[in-house]
Amino acid sequence: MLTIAISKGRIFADSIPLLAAAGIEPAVDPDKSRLLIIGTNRPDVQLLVVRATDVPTYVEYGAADVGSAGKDVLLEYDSDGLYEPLDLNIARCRMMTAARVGYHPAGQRLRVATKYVKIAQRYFAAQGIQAEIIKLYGSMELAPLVGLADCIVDLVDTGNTLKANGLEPRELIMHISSRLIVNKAAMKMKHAQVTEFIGHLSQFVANA
Ligand code: PRT
Ligand code: MG
Repeated sequence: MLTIAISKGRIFADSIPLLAAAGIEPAVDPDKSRLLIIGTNRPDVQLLVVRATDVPTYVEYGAADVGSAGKDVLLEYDSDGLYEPLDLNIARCRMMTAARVGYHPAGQRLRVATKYVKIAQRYFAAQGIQAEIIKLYGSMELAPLVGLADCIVDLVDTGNTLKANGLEPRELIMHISSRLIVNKAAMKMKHAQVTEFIGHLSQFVANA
């Protein structure tokens, strides 16, 4: 059995053509179902529906053999207990700083609100900027509006969310896309099945 960990929403939507390229069709759409273990057209392949931030955990501990996770999630998870053999080039966006339109902080120490604490810490340290990172779990856009932070670090796709909240993108920290991750033991124990799966995906990504 090959077990694939995947999150609902944008990653799943973008993964359907990739799975199809590997001959895999999920039995149900997880966005329309409450099932957490989803069978496929192939008796030897199943999907686990997990939170995006939990995908690396399921794969590292071997509850799933492979998975698809955003580079943002992988950088925050920050473990060398996983293989990351392929950039799937899906769910693309940019990790950016953003602030209130026209706002320029006056203080010595920048206050930064974010869900991406490690990415933010590394970025500001590399820039030689003293930053106090304030961890939030969501709705980061609110923080600069109510004086909790000078700026935020968040994912930006269209920029509509920032704009709707009177914020503007500032610095690009990095481009983000989803990566295929593989459990280290599965790479050995299920070598044929895993390499065949990676092969189909690589071919699809190369031709996309
Ligand atoms: O939603 P849940 O709390 O379960 O988990 P999650 O938010 O981690 O999952 P999900 O499905 O929302 O995101 C999964 C992955 O998609 C992320 O880890 C990213 O790698 C990738 N991705 C791609 C994005 C975006 N684009 C994106 N635009 N993740 C989030 N956003 C959010 C962003 O945080 C901001 O709130 O969309 C908003 C900005 O979008 P625009 O278009 O208004 O700029
Ligand atoms: Mg979300």
